[in-house]
Amino acid sequence: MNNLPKANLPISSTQQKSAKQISSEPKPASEKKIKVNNSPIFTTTADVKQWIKDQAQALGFADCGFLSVHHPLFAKQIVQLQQWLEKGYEGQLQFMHNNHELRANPDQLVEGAKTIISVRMDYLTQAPTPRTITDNDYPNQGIIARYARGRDYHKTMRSRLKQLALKIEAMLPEWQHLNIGSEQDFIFRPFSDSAPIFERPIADAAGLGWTGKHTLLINKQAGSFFVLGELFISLELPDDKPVKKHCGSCSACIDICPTQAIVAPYELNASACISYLTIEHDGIIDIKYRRAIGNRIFGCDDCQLICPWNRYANLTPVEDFAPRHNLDSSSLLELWQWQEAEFMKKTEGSPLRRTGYVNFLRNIAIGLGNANGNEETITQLQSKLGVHNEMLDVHINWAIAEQYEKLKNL
Ligand code: B12
Ligand code: SF4
Ligand code: SF4
Repeated sequence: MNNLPKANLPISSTQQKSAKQISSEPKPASEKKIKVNNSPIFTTTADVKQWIKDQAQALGFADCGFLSVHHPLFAKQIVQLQQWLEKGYEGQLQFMHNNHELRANPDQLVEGAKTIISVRMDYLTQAPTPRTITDNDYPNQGIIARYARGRDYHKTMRSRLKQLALKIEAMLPEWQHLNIGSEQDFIFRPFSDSAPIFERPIADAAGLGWTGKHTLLINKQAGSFFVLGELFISLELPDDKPVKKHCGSCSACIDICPTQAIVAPYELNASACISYLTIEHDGIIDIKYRRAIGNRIFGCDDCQLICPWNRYANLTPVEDFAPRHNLDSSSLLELWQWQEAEFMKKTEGSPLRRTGYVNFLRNIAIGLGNANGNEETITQLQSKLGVHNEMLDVHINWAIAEQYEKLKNL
């Protein structure tokens, strides 16, 4: 919880009164937007929300929406989460079992918070070919999910959300006539994938898009290649409305998923998802998934790449997402040769750190097993046999066997 000193002095009660009087006088629409001393007039809470939205966009967020911390969706989501856990879809994601009380009551997460500002940030740095998965055309290349090729988005999101909070705080004296709690101490806290929060359902309810059958949020004007974050604030602002769903009869994401992880519309078996297997899962990856994983060595974008709405996906204005160390075009063999020190250096401040060096090698070994048959690949795979641990050796031996099989059939 943050409780920073106010940037501006609070206005006096007489000033508040006159502000209230001004705001209650009906104005012609043309007059409403006139700026006095470069400061916009705030007649309604809608003006405040629009101002916050403009600031969010200036900070690189594509959009934002507003939702009460007491919204009924939280209780409903807890029930769905429990049903999901009962089916064992979480694999090793132990954190999904924890803090259900906080998930159900986000007001307890940040004491004094009244409203959640849900934000989304686009992350594509290159437009993918619509409705096609070209990643498969380069079997010797290591495919890293598009969100993970640059700086870790968690850091970018949280630091920009904090900047947004400070901008809001500086405006509080201008909003005291609106009765939204701006005369009290301002409390805020930024999050992005960093706490037990239903981020996607919040963004859905706050109108940032609809939940697609692949379980990700999609926006009609911007597709789904964006990450989400939240700014909890103590101001009381009215909820935004959800938008209509537009999946219709499409099932392209379900049909394309290499591991059939989308078991039904809106239902993901995380433990079968390549994103889970290559990022979150520690240890041996079940042999039944290895061929399907192909050359995806960190995360997976297939269900998004095939989605027709991503023809409207926007490129990011945020430089942090620019690929580092050629992570958008490196061959599997190049990455296989990274030593641990190089991995640690090159993944500083990057999401790739999460998987750890040996699991990263495990993923590349699977990729090499799926790459084109090549003697050099076998030699390179053999060079790491017996070097790290038995778990890695299992995948190296599998990859070597796959390579021999391909060479035999050449
Ligand atoms: C755990 C997690 C994962 C897991 C599980 C994903 C999942 N869908 O549950 C794994 C590791 C597999 C994963 C993968 C990815 N993730 Co992830 N992940 C999360 C995390 C931390 C929690 C999600 C969660 O609560 N899952 C639990 C289940 C129960 O929730 P659920 O998906 O909402 O599913 C229920 C609802 O869809 C509900 N439902 C809703 N509507 C309807 C309608 C009907 C009719 C029905 C029946 C049900 C239903 O029913 C489902 C089952 O109960 C969030 C961050 C956060 N704190 O929220 C990021 C998050 C969801 N992930 C994100 C991203 C970007 C990804 C990847 C694209 C990364 C990548 N490229 O590899 C993939 C995409 C895989 C996919 N198809 O979802 C983004 C999504 C952004 C977006 N546009 O929506 C988030 C929000 C992180 C962020 N801050 O931006 N992720
Ligand atoms: S991210 Fe990949 S493996 Fe996971 S559901 Fe989407 S297509 Fe399937
Ligand atoms: S591919 Fe089709 S079904 Fe899947 S999320 Fe996109 S529109 Fe919805």
